Formats: sequence, C-alpha cells, structure tokens
Amino acid sequence: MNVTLLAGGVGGARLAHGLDLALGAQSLTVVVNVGDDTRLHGLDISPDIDTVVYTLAGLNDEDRGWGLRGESYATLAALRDLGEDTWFMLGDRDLATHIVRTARLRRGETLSAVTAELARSMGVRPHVVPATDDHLATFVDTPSGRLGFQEYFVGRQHADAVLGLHFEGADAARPAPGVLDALAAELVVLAPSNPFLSIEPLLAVRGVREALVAAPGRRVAVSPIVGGQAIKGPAAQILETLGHEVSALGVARIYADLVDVMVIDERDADLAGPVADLGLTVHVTDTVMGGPPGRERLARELLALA
Ligand code: FO1
Repeated sequence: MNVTLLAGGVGGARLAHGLDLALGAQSLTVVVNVGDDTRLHGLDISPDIDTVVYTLAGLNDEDRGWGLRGESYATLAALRDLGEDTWFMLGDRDLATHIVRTARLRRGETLSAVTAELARSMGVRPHVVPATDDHLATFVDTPSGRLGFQEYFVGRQHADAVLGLHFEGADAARPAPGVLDALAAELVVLAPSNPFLSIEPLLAVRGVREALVAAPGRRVAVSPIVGGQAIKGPAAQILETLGHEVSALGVARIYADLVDVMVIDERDADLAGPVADLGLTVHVTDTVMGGPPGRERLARELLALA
C-alpha cells in the first residue's frame, strides 16, 4: 500500500517513524513543511526536513525531538565569541547538514534533490519530499508586529499571541516533484502537527489543497490536541487567538473539508459525536505516541483505516 504523510515538526517526524516501522518496504512518502526554513550564518536551514530525516535515520535527539543525539556545540561557542547571534542552537554535526545543503543549493540543485541525497546518505528508506522547491516562508503576525517564523518560535519562545499567518511566496510556490502524485496514495495522513504552523503552509502551496480535497484515497487526520492541550508547541494557544475552539473538535472543524477520518484521543471520546456530525468518520484511540512502540502502534491503526 502506498502511504503519504503530510508533516511538520516533532509530532510529524514521530508518526513518520511509526509508519516507516509499520510499513517495512512498502512505499511511504513524507511531504514536509518548508515554511520554517531559515538562513542563519549564511547557511540554508530546513528544520522540519531535518527533524523528519534525523528521526527516520534514528539519529535524532529523542528528548528535544529536533537536532542530533549526542551533539557538541564548539562551533556555536566560537560563533558567539565572534559576536554572532547564537539563539538558534546549531550543533557541530547538524552544521554539516546545513553546509552540505547550502553548497548543493548554491550549485543549483533543488531542495528536493538535496533532501533525497541527504536522506539516502543517512540510510532513510521513506521518500522525504519538501512541499515545494520554491521560496515559501511562514511569518507570524503578533501584537509586536510581523515576525519571521524562527524568531517567533525559537527567538521569542512562541510567547507572542498569533493574530494571523502569512506564507510568503505561497501564490507562486509550485509543488515539488512527486508531491501531487503522493496525494493520490491509497492512504494520505495529516500528521498530528500544528495545523497553522506545519499543515497550513503545506496546503498553501499551489494545487496542494485542491489535490487533497480531490484525493482518491482514504484521507485521515490525527488531532494534535489532546484534552484541550497540544503535546508539544503552541497549537492550543494559536487555536485560541485565531478564534477556534481549543479541542480536537476545533481541529476537526478546520480539517472537515480535507479528510474522511478524524483520529482523536480516547481522552476526547466525548467529542466523537460532534466530530461525526461534521460528516467525518471518527476513530478514537490513544494518540499519544511516546517512543517507537507507541509510534508503530498508532501507525498500524491508521493503516487499518485505509
Ligand atoms: N527549536 C528550539 O526551540 N530551539 C532551538 O534552538 C532550535 C534549534 C534547531 C536547530 C535545527 C533544527 O532542525 C531545529 C531546531 N529547533 C529548535 C526546532 C525548530 O525550530 C522547530 O522544530 C521547527 O522549526 C518547528 O517545528
């Protein structure tokens, strides 16, 4: 069975890992958000792509969810001594990834080609594909003005109220090679990623939302909100400030036109009726993955929904 996962952030990477474990050699494509991409110290950094690739490679820092396990930060300390801003934690081995990506992009390679090569060199089996090879950058409108994504998310610890989102380049950004084909898979899963910061910028790429609405396969979304809270990150706060109900039902309303099935946590079983009233099939289960066994278990349940 061909499976496609639309993902961003740590939750997306973890479910990608579970699907890779559950699918074995069958075909998994992970379409990754690139709205978080940023340039620091002259290097092109793709945090969501690297989080997915490192997690699939088994090289990621499991506690933080991003970056590499066992990292050192000698170069970052040297950068600080040279007066550089070092609020974005770049480890020595992680920097090698950014150096290789930057060098290849400078030679004219596409982000999807570079990503495929990085994934291959780390022994990653699934196809990891950026949503677009074109420029796409998420900006966050806050009471302090419009902030770049990593300034908002890391620099200011996502403490600002989100009043709006802007995806710079979205109207011109074309799907990367293979993205639209991937949306025709038997099973398309929206990962339990932040609906606004990870999934929305994916859907903003030209033709992607339309292709998902028209997708021939089974489309399943996993709620990132459990018991009114996000497992990780500011999704609950953003639901609130953008005027949505802060619950799995609030997320289901956002996804109602895009998927057939909504997967919600057993702690939100009382919302199954109202979610079903949106015309969605509801699957209630333990959606909190934790380590690899929980990721594979959830993945197997999603495969059974196809
Ligand atoms: N997140 C942080 O909260 N602080 C950091 O210093 C940080 C550095 C970092 C470096 C490489 C990378 O791939 C991800 C990194 N992240 C960091 C996570 C990243 O900001 C977020 O995971 C995504 O951009 C949003 O999901």
